[in-house]
Amino acid sequence: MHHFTRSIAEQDPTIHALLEKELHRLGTTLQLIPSENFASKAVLAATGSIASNKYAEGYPGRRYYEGNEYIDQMEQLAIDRAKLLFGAEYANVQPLSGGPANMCVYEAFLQEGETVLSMDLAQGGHLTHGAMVNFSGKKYRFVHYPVDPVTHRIDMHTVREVALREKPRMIVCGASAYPRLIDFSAFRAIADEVGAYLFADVSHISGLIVAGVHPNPLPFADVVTTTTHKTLRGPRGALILSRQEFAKALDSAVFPRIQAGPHQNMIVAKAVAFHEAMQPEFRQYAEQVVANAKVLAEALTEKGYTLTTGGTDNHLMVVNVAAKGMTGSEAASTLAKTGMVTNKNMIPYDTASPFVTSGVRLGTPAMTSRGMQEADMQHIATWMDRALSARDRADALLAIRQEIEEHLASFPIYDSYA
Ligand code: DSN
Repeated sequence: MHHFTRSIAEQDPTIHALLEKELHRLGTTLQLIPSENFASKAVLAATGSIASNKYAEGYPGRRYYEGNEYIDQMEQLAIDRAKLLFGAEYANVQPLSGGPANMCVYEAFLQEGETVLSMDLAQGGHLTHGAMVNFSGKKYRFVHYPVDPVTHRIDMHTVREVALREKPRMIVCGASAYPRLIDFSAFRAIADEVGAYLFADVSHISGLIVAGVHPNPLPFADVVTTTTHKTLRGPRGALILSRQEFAKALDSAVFPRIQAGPHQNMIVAKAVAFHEAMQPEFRQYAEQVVANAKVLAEALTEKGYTLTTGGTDNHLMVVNVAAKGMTGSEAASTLAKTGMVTNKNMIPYDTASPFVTSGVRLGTPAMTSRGMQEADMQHIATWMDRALSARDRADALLAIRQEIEEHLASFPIYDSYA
C-alpha cells in the first residue's frame, strides 16, 4: 500500500493533533528564549522537501553516490551564499548542529589533550566550550577566562593574563548567555601574542553579524561556527566558516571523520535562509531585535530588576532574580504559567546549582519576527513584573495569561503547522 500523498492528518492523526497543539501554543504564548526564532514558511518547506531523501556523502562534485547533479548545485549555492553573507573564503554547510560543528573544529585544529582557553558554561559560555560533562572537556584541557566579578563583562586584560599563563593552542570566544559585544580584534591580538588559533562560535549572534549590527569575527578569527536557527532565522543546523588554508583540514574533519551522510534537506533550507538574510528587510529585522532588547532591558531595570552587566548590546539579557528573592527555576516556571516562555540560567559566580540557578535568560529574536516593537517590550516588562510579584496567586497569573493571549492576536505568525 502506498500512502505517499496523504497529509499528516490522514496518515498519523496522533502526531497531527500534537502539531496542532504546538501551533496553538506558539500562537498564544510569548517566545522569549533567545536561541529560538520563527523560520519562514519557505525555510520550513525546504526542510520538508524531497532533498531529505538523498544520500550525498562527500562534497559537491566529489560524492560517493550517484544522482547528485541537482543536490550538488543546491549545496554549492548554500556554500556560495554563506561565503558572501559573512565575507568568508571557505564555508562548510554540512554540520548537523552547533555541537557537531564545534567538534569538527577541534578535530581539525587540535590534538587530544591540548590546552584551549574559553568562557565557562557557568558564566555564559557553552557546553561544547569545555564543560566536563561534554566531549570537549574530556578530550582537551580547557581553561577558562573569568568575567569581571563586579561588571560581569569579559575583561580583555584578564583574558590576556590567563592566555600568557596557560599558553593555549586555541582561544574560543563566543557565548550563549553574554549580553555584550565581543571584541574579536582584541581576542586576535592575544591569540597572536601567545601563538594560538582563534575560534569564534557566533551561534547566538550570527544574524546580528550579517545584518551589520554586531562586529564580524571574520577578518580576525581563524575559524567561525554558527548554528543557523537562532538570530540567523534559518533551519536547525550549523555551518563552519574559515580561510582557504584550513579548507582541507575542516572538510575532512566534517566528512569522513565526524559525520557521514549530510542532511541535504537542511542544507537546502540553509541556502533559502541565507538568501533571506541578504535582503534589506533582514537588516531592519536585526536592528529591531537589538532595539527591542534594549527597551526590554531598560524597562526591567526601571522596575527594579538587576541585569548581568547592567543591560544589553545584543538580542539577549540575563535577569538576576535572586536579587528579588526567588530562584531562576521559580521565576521561569511562574512566567511560563502566564504564557511567557523563558529559560532559567546561571548568572556569573552563581552559588545556586545549574538546575535551580539565580537567573532568567530573555531574548527578542522570536517576538521581533512576529512583528513586535518597542511598545510591546514595555508591555512584556510590565507583565513580567506583575507575574513575578504575584507568583503564588493563580488568579493573577491567569489574568496575565489572558491579556497576553489577547495581545498576541494582533501578531499572526503561521497559519498552519507545515
Ligand atoms: N541551546 C543553545 C542556547 O539555548 O543557547 C545553546 O546550545
